[in-house]
Amino acid sequence: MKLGFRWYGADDPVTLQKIRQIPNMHNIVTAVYDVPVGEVWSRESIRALRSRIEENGMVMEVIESVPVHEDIKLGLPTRDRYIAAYQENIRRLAAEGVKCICYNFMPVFDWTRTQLDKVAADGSNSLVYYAEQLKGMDPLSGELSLPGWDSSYKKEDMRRLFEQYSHVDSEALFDHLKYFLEAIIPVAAENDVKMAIHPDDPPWPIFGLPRIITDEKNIDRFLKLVDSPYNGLTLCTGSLGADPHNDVVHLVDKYSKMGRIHFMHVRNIKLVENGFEETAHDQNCGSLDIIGIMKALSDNGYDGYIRPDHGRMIWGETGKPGYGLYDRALGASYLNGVWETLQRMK
Ligand code: DNO
Repeated sequence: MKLGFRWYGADDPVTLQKIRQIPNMHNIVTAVYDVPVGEVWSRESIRALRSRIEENGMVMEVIESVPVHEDIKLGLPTRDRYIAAYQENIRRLAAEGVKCICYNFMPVFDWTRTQLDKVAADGSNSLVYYAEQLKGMDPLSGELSLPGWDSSYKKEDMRRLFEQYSHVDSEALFDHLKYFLEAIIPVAAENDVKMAIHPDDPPWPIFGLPRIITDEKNIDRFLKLVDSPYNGLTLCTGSLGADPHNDVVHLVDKYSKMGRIHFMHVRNIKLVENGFEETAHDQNCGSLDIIGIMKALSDNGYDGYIRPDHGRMIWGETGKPGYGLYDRALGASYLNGVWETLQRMK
């Protein structure tokens, strides 16, 4: 496995100097953040990111994310212009050494939580999702926001988007995804860049918007839309694991055996009656079988990318919810320990 850490660029309070001190940390997972969704990233910005990372002794082989413009997900006639821009981004990133691109195909909202700072018994706090809290959230208010969400939408944009999506069900969304993949996977293959779709988080429709990368049946269908090793997955354990019907160890085993996992997001969650709570990465802190997941990767000789995922806020740290330094660093060390032990026992 190739261990990485997400970094939000020059404004991230979690600096590269700090990240590089995490044992075995080698790969920075990042993106160009100051370009509107759907536009081409400048070669200079990509090169500047790369240089900064390499000056700090690490590499930039994974981009998370190159976001997909809503017109592509909606299947609008304007999508071809955004797809051409996406293809160009793949070429430009490949020219700077990028090997894997993470993206998602969730309408309007990326990952969704209902509270960002739920305090646990030990005084740490973390992100949670409770169904009853979701009922109280109004997506049309234009006021909901999470790190990673496109924050450029105004209230009027939201109304328009929801109106447009009222004509798009999950079948249509699958069709639009196929159209997109047919256009970008050949470019990814030519440039030797592995495309890695992120599952929907949580893996069920929210606010009446369809979500399709949710379970084994739909992931099988997704992989067949364009049956190429360049069309693969970011397998996010916490996203898929939020639905207790998903057997995450089985999914990791199956798709890593097929060579279709290019990037792993590993984190633990505790399933509760109406949703889930994010916990420390360790096996005994949540409901997921993290050791089983790492063992499935190890048994299948996984040599793709991996990163610890959301961390809690501990030791008084404040910052981007889910993306502080301390707990993610503990997560990285935990994953290292489990992995090294599994290698020794082989
Ligand atoms: C959440 C992240 C997601 C992910 C996107 C990929 O913490 O895993 O925001 O980056 O869904 O496009």
